[in-house]
Amino acid sequence: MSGRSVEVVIPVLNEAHVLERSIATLRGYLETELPYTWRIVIVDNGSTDGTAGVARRLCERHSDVALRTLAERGRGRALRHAWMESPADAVCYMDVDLSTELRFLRPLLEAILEHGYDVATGSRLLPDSQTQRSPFREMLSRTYNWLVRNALRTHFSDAQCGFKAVSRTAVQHLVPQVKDESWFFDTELLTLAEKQGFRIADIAVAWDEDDDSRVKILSTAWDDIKGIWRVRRTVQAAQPGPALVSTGRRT
Ligand SMILES: Nc1nc2c(ncn2[C@@H]2O[C@H](COP(=O)(O)OP(=O)(O)O)[C@@H](O)[C@H]2O)c(=O)[nH]1
Ligand SMILES: [Mg+2]
Repeated sequence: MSGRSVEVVIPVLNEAHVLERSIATLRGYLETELPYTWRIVIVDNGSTDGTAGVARRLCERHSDVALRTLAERGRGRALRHAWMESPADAVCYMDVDLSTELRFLRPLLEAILEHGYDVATGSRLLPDSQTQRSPFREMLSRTYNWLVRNALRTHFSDAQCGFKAVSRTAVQHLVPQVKDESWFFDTELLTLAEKQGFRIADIAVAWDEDDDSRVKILSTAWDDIKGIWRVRRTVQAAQPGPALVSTGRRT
């Protein structure tokens, strides 16, 4: 053990059917592969399918699993609360469906804890990424990220991958500035990080999409567009200061 600590946040909305299996898989990985002290925090806000009950049982069984519940929905809100409250040196999150292969978690965290990055973000859109998903979601993702790059003049390749890590210092500085409480949270965080000169590691991952989705595509796309214009206005005066390292060339 290196003495450094990590908090792995799992945001969940109506995930009673996969939570136990995913936490078992994740704990297995963390126990064998991670040279840091770790804790899992499940954040539930708004589930109506018994997710909190499953999470409570997991907490009783494992002292390294905790549950945080919030009244209002929103994945951004879940991450904001868990990350801001965390005393760990690095925080991260991943989707409960484990769409990103877990072997990428160690490099994600090493980017922060060993290599001096402030933010590390999984990418499904780099040449080395191995991405399995429907042609429709692939098209939406490419269009969205093209729009983000052009409207916000940013350099990270994939804003929305549910696999990110952030240093505690960067969390304390950036998260209070992020206004979105839902899906746009990630894009806003990365954009503010890049514009304020934080170092972002853009890491190619293997992603195998799970079709079971909480995303309402039309309303989310509209929220994203509104979010881009809002953030564009707030960063327009900011100096560009990208310090981005990719594991490959952007497509
Ligand atoms: N805490 C919390 N988690 C959420 C909320 N909405 C979605 N999630 C979680 O966010 C993760 C990604 O959701 P998912 O539906 O798989 O998104 P997709 O892979 O982009 O289709 C999953 O772990 C969801 O349970 C929410 O309102 N609150
Ligand atoms: Mg998913």
